[in-house]
Amino acid sequence: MNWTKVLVPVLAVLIGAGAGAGGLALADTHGARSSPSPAVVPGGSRAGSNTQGGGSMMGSGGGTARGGSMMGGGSDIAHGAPGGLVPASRMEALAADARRSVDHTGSTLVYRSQQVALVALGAPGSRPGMYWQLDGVDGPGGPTVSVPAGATLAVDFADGDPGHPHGFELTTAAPPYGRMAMMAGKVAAPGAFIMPVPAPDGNLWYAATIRFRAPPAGTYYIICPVPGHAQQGMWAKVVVR
Ligand SMILES: [Cu+2]
Repeated sequence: MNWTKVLVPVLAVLIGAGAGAGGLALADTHGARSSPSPAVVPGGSRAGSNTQGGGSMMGSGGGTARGGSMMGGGSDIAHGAPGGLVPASRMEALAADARRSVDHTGSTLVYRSQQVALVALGAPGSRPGMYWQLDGVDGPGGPTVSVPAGATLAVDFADGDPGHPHGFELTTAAPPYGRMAMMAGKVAAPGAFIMPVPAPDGNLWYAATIRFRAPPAGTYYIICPVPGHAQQGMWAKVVVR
């Protein structure tokens, strides 16, 4: 996948749309937007590369039929919510459930099931800076996630960071990252990408769910594809074992 051919035009469209609607700004500005305009959300799909039916489950009408076992019946992230706005409390509850369910020692999250259900929150809460909170756990550079080869990953993502857009990518590129970390490697698995979503609208967070098959055994990284964010620490290691 050639980022320069795919991402740049997509970003250009989004930036243009954001300027027009006043709702989405990919630049890392500090909450300069006036009124929220939740209509402009790319839906987690990445043009030309997503073979998983659009990546996001937003607007699917049927809720998120996640394959994970930890929620006991599936979550309803983004169910019926245009633009995928979900109450912050809902996402925080999902993260808390995930933290209780996953085997984590220190800041390593170990999945043994072939059905991996990961809750990935972009810089939520009071801790300053750019970071990932995965399954309710955050650590330096984000926690490490260990999954078995062949697993299917369902990622419930939301941006919990006031004033900052965030997205999700599983990349082949290792840190340290430059400003354009998303250009440094390739998306590690088809569908393992969520286009940046706007910063929270008060207590409503933009959310998306994606599912993808784990790439071959090896080491990968979750990053935020917004320029500068991975560089500032918004990355986490993923080991496929
Ligand atoms: Cu980000």
